[in-house]
Amino acid sequence: MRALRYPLIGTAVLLLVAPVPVRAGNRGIIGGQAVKVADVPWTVALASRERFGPVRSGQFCGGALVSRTTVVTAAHCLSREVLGVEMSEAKDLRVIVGRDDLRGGAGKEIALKDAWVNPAFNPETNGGDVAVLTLAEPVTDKAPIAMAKEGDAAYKPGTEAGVYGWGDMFGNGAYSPTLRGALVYVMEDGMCRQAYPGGPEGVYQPSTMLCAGLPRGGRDACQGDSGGPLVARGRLVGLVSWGSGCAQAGRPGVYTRVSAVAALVWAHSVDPAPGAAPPAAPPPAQPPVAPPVRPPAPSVAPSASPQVAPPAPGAGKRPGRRPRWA
Ligand code: 4AZ
Repeated sequence: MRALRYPLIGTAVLLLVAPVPVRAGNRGIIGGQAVKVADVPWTVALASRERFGPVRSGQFCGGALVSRTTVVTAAHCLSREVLGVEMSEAKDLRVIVGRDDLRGGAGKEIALKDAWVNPAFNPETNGGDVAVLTLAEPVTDKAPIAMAKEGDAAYKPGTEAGVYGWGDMFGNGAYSPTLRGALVYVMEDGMCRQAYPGGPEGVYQPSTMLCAGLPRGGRDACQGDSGGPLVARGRLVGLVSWGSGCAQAGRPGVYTRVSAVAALVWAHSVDPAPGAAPPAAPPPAQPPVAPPVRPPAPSVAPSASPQVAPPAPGAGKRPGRRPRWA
């Protein structure tokens, strides 16, 4: 994307500079420590060996599993600028689940059945940076992560959040072969606006973005982490989207605000949103027709036909699900 000035490959997330006050016991993650994918199983890699080569499994972005068959990522990950070709020409796009080390073959590589890139994504402002990938087969052995909703306390400034990916570790193109994570803090919109009032990198829009980092910098996502998860209070609050460089003081990472796009995500997912009305039950199979056993003719005609089956519970009460790509 025009606004992103670094080649997109690799991983991110590391604290480079001064140690900031950290909670004892958290050091395993803070500052870009290795993270086990088993501990953050909804963290996935987007990969194309054809586009990015076989090293590191062809990883070029991150994503988050939000249901058995639905992955959310950044729209810009699927742009011509990143892929080098139109998405439709990138035939071997895969989602990799359960693989810590991209040099190995652990976990699973899953092909895509569908991909929806937000048509409202604006590469000038970076607004609307979200895409929905539908997996060709469901992930049954990894728990998806819940998307934060509007008003979620996890968006409160100062909230601790973890960001995960295989991107650039130092802002110099050194992409990590193994999954890493850093602890950052949700920042106040005022600070984010001040950092990005409108420039070549993008424009901070609080309704659809959030920013996170440390005031003095040192921990952040970077190239190659795009689309990956920012998680607070156990919920997916953001998707790595953009920023000015990586981990610089006064230049926090900017994330797609998940609560603002969750409805859009579910509208383009084959799985229902948790808590949504289940799809209407199919009509009950007709019972085999048995030869009628004629009761003795009543002396008075019954008032209603006993042959009419009761409606299935809930039938006719709920509208059907929207077609996926409507
Ligand atoms: C990128 O180019 C990118 N420091 C991702 C995250 C950030 C900057 C750039 C935030 O994918």
